Formats: sequence, structure tokens, C-alpha cells
Amino acid sequence: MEEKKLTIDTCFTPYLYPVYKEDESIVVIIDILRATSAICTAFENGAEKIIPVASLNEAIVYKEKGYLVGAERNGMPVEGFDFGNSPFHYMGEHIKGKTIVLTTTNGTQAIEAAKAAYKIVIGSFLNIGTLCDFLLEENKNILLLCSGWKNKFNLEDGVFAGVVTDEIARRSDRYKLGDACLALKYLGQIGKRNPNKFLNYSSHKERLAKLNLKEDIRYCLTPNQTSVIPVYKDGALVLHPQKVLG
Ligand code: 3SL
Repeated sequence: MEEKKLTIDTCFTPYLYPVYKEDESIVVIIDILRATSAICTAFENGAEKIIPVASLNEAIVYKEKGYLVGAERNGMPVEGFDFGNSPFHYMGEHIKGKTIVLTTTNGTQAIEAAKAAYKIVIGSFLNIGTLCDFLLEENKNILLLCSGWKNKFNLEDGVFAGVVTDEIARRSDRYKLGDACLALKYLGQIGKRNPNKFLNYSSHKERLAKLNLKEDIRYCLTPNQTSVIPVYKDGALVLHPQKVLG
């Protein structure tokens, strides 16, 4: 009898999550531009914990209690908070050992949508190598959850999901690819040759470029600048224990 395969699939937006969710999948939250890149950067710079919240009202409550809070809406930092959503805001000594609260237009909404999942981890080009090693070691079904933009598909999240799928499929024949992953695998193979160029004309790259955030884009599309696996536990993101010890 043929052995039952594990599955890997991609959900294009948080809105579709209820359709794709499964009891025992590892959910990888993807918001390449820029939330999941900022989160990986914060942990690489020594952040202890990140509490993702969906609404500005929740963020205000934390701010009033004295927490450091990052807040972004429509690509811009929200007035009255400590940081926006640029990965460059999460580099340096001021991040070390800190608990940071974060709310963003899409990335933290995706975390909120999936928060009851068996396991949630954060994916970005910055930690892609470590992430693929981790997913293969875990030996579980995988759901790549793209944050998109206000529940519409974003090309950069799709390219990343394709590159992860391609890598997992290349290294292991244990996984059955869902149709979204079958399509994105080819997109990833083309896109990864020059992600910055491939994303020309894509909506969110254009949005951020208009806000003079080209350096953010370049940084977020550069693979393997961190080796962290942020994992969601009891309402907050923390470093995966293996990575704390390792
Ligand atoms: O929506 C989000 O979570 C953000 O990453 C969007 S932005 O890149 O900060 O505009």
C-alpha cells in the first residue's frame, strides 16, 4: 500500500484561511513587504517577545501600559507609537531583550486569523534557509499563509511561497503539493532569480517605492540574513527553543 503523503499548500489571503485550515498543519505566516521581515529582524537583534495585535485600539492599550509598540497602517508609521513597520526600526541595542507590541495592516491580521492553529511560525526571505530546514525536520503538513493586501493576493508573498515549496519538494518526496503550491513552485523558480526585478509593477512594491522605501524592499528580498524561527506561543511570538539553545 502506498504511504500517505504529507501536504503542503498555500492560502493566498487571510480571508481564505477558513477554507484551507487543518487541525495539524504548521502555518507559516508570510508578509514579505514587510511585517514578517520586520519580525525576523527584531528577533535577530535580540527582541525577547513580540505581541502581535490586530487593531490600533489594542495597541493603544499596550502603549498606555508602557510597552514599546510598533504600528503601521497603509505603509506608514502611525503617530503616537514607537516604531513603524520598517525592518530598520528593529535593528540595534534598543531592541535587545525587549517585548514589543506590533500591529500592521495585513501581517498581524494573518496571525490573528490563524491563531488557533496547531503551530504558527514566521517566514520571510530573511530566514528562508532556516525555515525550510525547520519545516522538513518537523515532518508535518504545511500551510503557507500569505498576508496579501487587505485580503487581496500580493505577488511578493506568492513568490516566497513558491520558493519555499520548490525547496521543500526538491529536498523531500514526502509532500503532496496542493494546486496553489504547484502553480507557485514555477513562479518561485522564475522569481527567485531576481526578486526585485520580478516584482516590478507589483502593487505593494510600487506602494512602498512611492513612500521612498526602496531600501526596505531591497533588504526584505535578500535571503538568509537571519537564522531565527519566530513561533507563536500563548499570544506572543518568541524564538523557537531550538534556536535559543542553538
Ligand atoms: O500589512 C502589513 O503587515 C505591512 O507589512 C504592510 S507595509 O509593508 O508596512 O506597508
